[in-house]
Amino acid sequence: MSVLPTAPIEITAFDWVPDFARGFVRDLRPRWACEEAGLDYRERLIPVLERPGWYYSEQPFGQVPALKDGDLRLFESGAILLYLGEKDDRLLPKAGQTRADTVCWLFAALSSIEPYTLEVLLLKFSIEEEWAKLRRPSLAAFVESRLERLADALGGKDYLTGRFSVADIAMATVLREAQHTGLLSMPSSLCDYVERCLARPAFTRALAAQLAAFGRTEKERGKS
Ligand SMILES: N[C@@H](CCC(=O)N[C@@H](CS)C(=O)NCC(=O)O)C(=O)O
Repeated sequence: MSVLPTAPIEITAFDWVPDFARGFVRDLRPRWACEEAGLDYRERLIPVLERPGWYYSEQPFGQVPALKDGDLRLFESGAILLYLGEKDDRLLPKAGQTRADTVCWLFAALSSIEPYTLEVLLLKFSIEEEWAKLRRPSLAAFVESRLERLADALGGKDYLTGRFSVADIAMATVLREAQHTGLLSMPSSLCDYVERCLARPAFTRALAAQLAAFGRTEKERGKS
């Protein structure tokens, strides 16, 4: 499992992002899933500042990631994680309650947690503005109570369904970004959970691949 120009799976990512976003761009999710499943993938890097017009027919919002596998095209990291999970039942069991739990937790990460942690992140960019100062306490209280519920649901389990899955890729990347804002307090069991997920060698490889792509772009720009 590595970045291989001839691999059938193609992940679209940005060729450059500002320093604060490096290592956090959402193509990390499919990269991580591929690494866990032992799937090679190739990269297609597009410019973040001048996104090509044709890209909007593949990703209506011009965002990354998008994925191609042969003739099949997908966008939205959640849909992509489901698709990649189907290729390896270690990431998404074929049937039964654990599969149902995995799908539920994948959606929970992206629709019950991420929209709110993303709002915290966006607020951080405007933290000195009056509206942000007014919004921060109630938003932080809301998100922190949701994180408490999440910690209760995780209980003593290592992973959301008891075994590692695509749901953990989604949830750990969401929580990692939330931690990175420095504006939230997170239950220690969730911090341990994020640490456990990020300690997986597949995550390390996925992160290194994303950072390496930015490094290559900078090198090429330095030459031109
Ligand atoms: N819901 C989308 C969100 C994707 C997303 O926010 N991607 C960011 C990079 S992490 C992006 O492309 N930002 C540029 C933009 O929104 O124009 C997904 O999960 O795939």
